[in-house]
Amino acid sequence: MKHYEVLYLLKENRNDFVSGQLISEKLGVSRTAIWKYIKALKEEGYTIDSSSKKGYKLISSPDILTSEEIKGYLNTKYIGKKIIHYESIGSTNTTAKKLAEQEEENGTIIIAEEQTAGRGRIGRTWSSPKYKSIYFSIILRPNVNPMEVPKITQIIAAAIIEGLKELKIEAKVKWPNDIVIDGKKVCGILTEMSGELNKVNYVIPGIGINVNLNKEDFQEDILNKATSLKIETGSTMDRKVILGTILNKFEPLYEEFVQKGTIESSIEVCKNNSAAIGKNIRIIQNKSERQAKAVDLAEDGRLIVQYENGSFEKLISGEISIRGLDKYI
Ligand code: BTX
Repeated sequence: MKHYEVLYLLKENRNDFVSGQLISEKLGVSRTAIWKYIKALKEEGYTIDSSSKKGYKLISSPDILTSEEIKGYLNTKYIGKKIIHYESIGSTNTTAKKLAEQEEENGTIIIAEEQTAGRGRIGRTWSSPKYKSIYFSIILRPNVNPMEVPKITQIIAAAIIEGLKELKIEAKVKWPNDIVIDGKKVCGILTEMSGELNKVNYVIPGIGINVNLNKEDFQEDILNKATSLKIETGSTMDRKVILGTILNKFEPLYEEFVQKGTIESSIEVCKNNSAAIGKNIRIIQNKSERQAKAVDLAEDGRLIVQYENGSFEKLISGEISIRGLDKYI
């Protein structure tokens, strides 16, 4: 992809013109080829000033989540070192699984501007309109027992909370897999895996974050329980910054898990920013519903609840959902 090499040169010299001669020397390509690469970049949405005397200058980049655009915001070792970007896709999790089956490496990210069949848990759907939000999946290959995999959802949740905090946004974890602001869902996490009895082949956490959606962008049926960062903060946000910040937070938390076998730091974040702990909740599993009080988060990420008769239970995330007594949470 030679046109991206031209792009890097222009980005390195953001405020200046880069002469055709310099590009030609550095990349070993002809002037005509450069012209073609510039044209290709313009077609992708880059605004580039060109002058026959001075050369080329990058004026602005499009709001897209390609590797070329995100790289500058990442300081990770392996998470997001490779980013596979799609304009439109069914579900990033489904594609990530296919690629993981084909040996795609640990840390690779699959990202899409739009999902036509975005998935939630237990056969539910995830509304994924184009360019408004962030939809991505991470291919992970942890050397752990499959029983440990639900912990990864808590690590992702902690990374999102910490990332948003860095951007001055206060959010909470609605156990096990939602991030909420003011009781409304701003982000969902869907963690899937492939493995054998005691071996994990790969884990795919998929994350959908509602970023620049306005109220009218939500379908009627989720309007009362969904929100976006734009609705909550009142301003349009840069998706690249959000994604980069979250991935930078994720890697060390995930490393703690794979290196030391604990998720201590993630649990602390999830506990301190829990939307459920201390509340009376409804526990929904299949068609049955029970009431309890959420009292704590165990060190393995299970939610500890207390029933009216005084007994305690540690909930396993699997197929369970929780709700507040009279509203979403
Ligand atoms: P969930 O099953 O907890 O939530 C799904 C439910 O949330 C839906 O039934 C609907 O009521 C509501 N909902 C649907 N879309 C939205 C939305 N955009 N904002 C707020 N609420 C919504 C949560 O599942 C896990 C979602 C993961 C989505 C990511 S996106 C990238 C990756 N690829 C993929 O197909 N899924 C994941």
